[in-house]
Amino acid sequence: MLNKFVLFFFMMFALFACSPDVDSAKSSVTQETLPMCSMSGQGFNYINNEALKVVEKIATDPLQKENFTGMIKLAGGSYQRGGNERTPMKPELPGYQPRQDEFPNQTINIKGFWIDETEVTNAQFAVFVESTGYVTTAEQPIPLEEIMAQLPPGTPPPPKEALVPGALVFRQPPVNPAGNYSVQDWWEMIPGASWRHPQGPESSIVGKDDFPVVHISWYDAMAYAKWAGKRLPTEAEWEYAARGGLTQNIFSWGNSTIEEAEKQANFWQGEFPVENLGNDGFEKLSPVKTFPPNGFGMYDMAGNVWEWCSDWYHANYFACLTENNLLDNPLGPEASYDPYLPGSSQKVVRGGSFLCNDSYCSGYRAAARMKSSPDTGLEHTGFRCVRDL
Ligand SMILES: [Ca+2]
Ligand SMILES: [Ca+2]
Repeated sequence: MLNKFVLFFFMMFALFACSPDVDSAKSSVTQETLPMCSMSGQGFNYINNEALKVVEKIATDPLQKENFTGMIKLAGGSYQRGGNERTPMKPELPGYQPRQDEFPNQTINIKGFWIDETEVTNAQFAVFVESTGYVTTAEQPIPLEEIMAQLPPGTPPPPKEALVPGALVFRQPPVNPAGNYSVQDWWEMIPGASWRHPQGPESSIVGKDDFPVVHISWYDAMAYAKWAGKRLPTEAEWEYAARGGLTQNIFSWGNSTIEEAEKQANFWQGEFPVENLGNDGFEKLSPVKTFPPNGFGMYDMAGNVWEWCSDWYHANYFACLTENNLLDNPLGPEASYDPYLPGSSQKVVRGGSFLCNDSYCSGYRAAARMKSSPDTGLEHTGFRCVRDL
């Protein structure tokens, strides 16, 4: 019964593992056909005001606000962000090619800030929930009016069974001889899946205190940040931290072969989505700090879980900044725009996850951009926070 609803949700919410939509080589969308981010209402932003009100009402914890444990202070500076025209190490693999939305490469100036050295863990999130009684998006019934407000007029409403609390869990599909898999083959809406039960009601996070929390919507991440006296990073801050002081390298640790990468980050080895070799030691999540830090001391800036940023996603945002010389501390566009899902409202996620592999998305490249609907919780999506100096 659930499977047919999964497709429905995917059509609405731009769900992805490592999104297939961005293989620009296969697309007829070109830079010229994309609207520029005029910074004035280009695109569409749908925000759940009720969820935002909940965030606003959360009180900042005075002790948390003064707590800098597990944070790293980054001095301000300039860096090169975005894709670079390099010789792909594996030209036969589309996932290694830079993607159109990473261009143009640009010099970004960033003020200094504090940033969590790891993804927010289950233990950290549990303290927040115990302290505030917060209920995550995935633990609540899906409000029909929120769904209908995001769909074209005339779209029939989903059945009630599709609106129960739950989240999208990865499932490895059987091998298909034709090899043509799509998102509904590997994501399943599981009632009862949430941060407490990442694979569904029978699963738990007992013994996984130091694993990254998952099934976190953008609103959930905002709520935690408010309580902790922190905020979500901008996309520009996130990439600055991810690059770890290196310039124009493919990964947060530098440049390397994919075999070397297996020692540096938790991603997917083997043919996605049917063969998970786990050469890096983990088929799913890994505890934070399992892999080496980058040059700034940051962990898992590549892989493990995707991390929410505060910015709306706009495919042409970098071009807009360069054209308008808006390269100091950019905060993101005013409106979301995704040429592959026009009419969607999506926030930026960065860094890739345990589901990214080198042939399919390579979201763990330092320049790779991705996006998701702010009300979506997924088994591979979490976050980390920052704080102003
Ligand atoms: Ca892995
Ligand atoms: Ca990560």
